[in-house]
Amino acid sequence: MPLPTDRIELNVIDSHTGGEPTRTIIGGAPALTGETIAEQIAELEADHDWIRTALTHEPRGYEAMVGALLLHPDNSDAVARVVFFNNVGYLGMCGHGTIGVAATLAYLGNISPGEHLLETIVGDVIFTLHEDNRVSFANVLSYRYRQSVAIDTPSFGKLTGDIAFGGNWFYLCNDHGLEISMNNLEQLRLCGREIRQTLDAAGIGGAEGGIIDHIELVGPPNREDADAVNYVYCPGGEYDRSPCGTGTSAKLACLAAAGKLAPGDTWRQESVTGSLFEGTYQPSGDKIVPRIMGEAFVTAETKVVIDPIDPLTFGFRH
Ligand code: PYC
Repeated sequence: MPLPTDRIELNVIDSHTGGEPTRTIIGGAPALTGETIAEQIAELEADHDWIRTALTHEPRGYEAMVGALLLHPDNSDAVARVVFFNNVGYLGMCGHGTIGVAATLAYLGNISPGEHLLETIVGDVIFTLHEDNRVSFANVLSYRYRQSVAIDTPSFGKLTGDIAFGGNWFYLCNDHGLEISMNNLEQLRLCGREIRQTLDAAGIGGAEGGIIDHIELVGPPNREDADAVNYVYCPGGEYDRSPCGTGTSAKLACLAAAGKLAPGDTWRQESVTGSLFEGTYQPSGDKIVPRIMGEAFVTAETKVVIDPIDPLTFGFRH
């Protein structure tokens, strides 16, 4: 990866959505020559991947950090174009990140309550900033692809789960037998990792070769106002601190396919940290359009200094 030799300063705003961080770059990034968002992501990956590693890896970031690079939109009706990334690469859709970016744009005074359009790699996403600071967005078409897929894991034995798409591919498992709480993170992580490895080893994936890189363990809620609690194991080995926007969409798709939630009814999804998203859906053919609602708060406004004299300036992982 080519690395810059001059000192660079990036202006970033940090936020969290139900505990899950979003670090939004609002200035200082090198200009990209690509026109489409796909070309721009390819360019970031090939020539400027140090932005991702410097912001999400230690010492500035940590394994759960998700970054968002704001770019000029193509469509003049859009408020921004956004590229999401994490500790291991560039993301498709990111629900908590969409809410975090919306809160950041509101903090900057760039948007007021109402509907707004964001350009993303998976298409245009329309979000609503509500008067009470909450943000809702219509996610990409979501669907259950396979039901009750059996696997055999080394430590947790035989498990079953549905495979569903909610902007990322998920394996949703209910029969893991684990308590989903912050007291049980080690077991939850181990279970998530083993399911991921078992699916990969067995060649079990999503439609059209989609890689199932998110594992969602679901259980009875800890909160009285929630319908279920989840632990979402993410591609880089970390867990989502929020209820996961794409994971909640995948859950809605499974509920809809099983006839367990009617269109327009609200599903309250609790995260392992105790935060909450609300989800509803409308059918669209044999798929659904999920609508996810959550809240994000700005935590810092920072100038990130990337100075090549620092041997760890581009970040490190363990
Ligand atoms: O909210 O969709 C989401 C998400 C995916 C990974 C982390 N958060």
